[in-house]
Amino acid sequence: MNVAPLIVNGAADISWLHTGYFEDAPVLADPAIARLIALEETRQRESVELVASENFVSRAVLAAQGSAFTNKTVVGYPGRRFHAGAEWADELERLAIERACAAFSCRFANVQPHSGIQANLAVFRALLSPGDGVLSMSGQAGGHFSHGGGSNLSGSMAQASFYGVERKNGLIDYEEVRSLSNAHKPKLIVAGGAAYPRAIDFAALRTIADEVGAKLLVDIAHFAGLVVASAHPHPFPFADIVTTTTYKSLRGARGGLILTNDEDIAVALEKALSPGVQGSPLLHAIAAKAVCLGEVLRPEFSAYGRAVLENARAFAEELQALGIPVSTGGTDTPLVIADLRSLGLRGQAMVESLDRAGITCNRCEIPFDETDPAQTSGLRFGLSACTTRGLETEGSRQVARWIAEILHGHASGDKAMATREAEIKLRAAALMAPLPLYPETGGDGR
Ligand code: DSN
Repeated sequence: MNVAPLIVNGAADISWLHTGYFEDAPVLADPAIARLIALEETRQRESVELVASENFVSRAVLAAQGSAFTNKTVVGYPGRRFHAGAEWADELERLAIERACAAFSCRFANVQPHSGIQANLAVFRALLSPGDGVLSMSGQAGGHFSHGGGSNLSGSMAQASFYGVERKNGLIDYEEVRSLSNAHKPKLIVAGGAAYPRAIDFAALRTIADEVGAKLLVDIAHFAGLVVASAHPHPFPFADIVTTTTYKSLRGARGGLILTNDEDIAVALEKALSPGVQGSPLLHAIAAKAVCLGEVLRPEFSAYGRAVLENARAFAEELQALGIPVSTGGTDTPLVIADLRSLGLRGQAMVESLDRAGITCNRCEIPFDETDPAQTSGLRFGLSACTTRGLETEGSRQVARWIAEILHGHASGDKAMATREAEIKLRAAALMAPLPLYPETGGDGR
């Protein structure tokens, strides 16, 4: 049947929209923001990016995050939404779930967490009642504050106790974990964190958890990419639940994932996350997570994961050869934790100096650190981002040499540090300049 178009309006009255509302990119629409985007693009291009929780996403991930899914609101899960018009959102989220399950070889994935913290809060809410015990790695040993830390909501959702590492080697003290577990009978044991650079003995923690009937959560945020690339031990089948962020070594959108093989836990997690700790999922972020998860299933990603590990190990080895101790003496992850105590330096001051030298990282506490946590005696480096741009082991060693030069300069009271920082900044920019990155947009953001 042919239906003639129904003409009600003449030219649409869109006087409530400013000119260019549907057409203009920020460079035309908002020059103040376009300027900041352009400056940030240049900063990223020229600096040696060693912040462990960063990476460079693909153009496809960027585009998915800026897509029309930004406009769509849904609440609930595919096929069970509160708002209509969700058919493509449903297909998108199902595809993201399918790819997450394939990437991590598990049965259930929740792709809605806005962040790693939301993912962890959902696990706490699903598994714990007020007064239940949780046993996690202490922040000073490298754990994360969303594992029951007092500064985070998770700290008021359970009675937390914390295990640490051995003084002699910086490795998790599994005997301490067992003895704390026997003493406190936690409902949940948490492994993983933000600054522990070594492979965790998941099997040992599974045994300890079973001895007291606890569930085991492994937060793989910092080494998820290496797990997918088979460059790091897999937390399944030992973990009951795995959480991760998607923007570090996984090289994707900002956000989180929750993974499990247990159907009852998967069902409990759905409600615990939404409406428990968040509402409408960020569909544009889920679109970008789906793109990222498609990328990690490509064969190239395994080579990337192995290269991250090789670079991190070369970087750690070079720092140590130049008299900068690293926590645990090396790494099995993208992370390298420098211990500045023997140099008498503070982490925060060195972060600022390295930033002036074009090398970005962050301070971190190290085990048995007695320094003010706002200063710390540690620096945390991650090799995931530089590796994405093609930095190789010799480049990683070169960056370690510049860092050692800066640190020794401060330790020896060199009065010409400003000159050294400026020289290294030029050399760092020259190292990074030939390495690929998407074209600068000059603030268009596209
Ligand atoms: N958890 C923070 C970090 O490790 O840097 C942010 O992802």
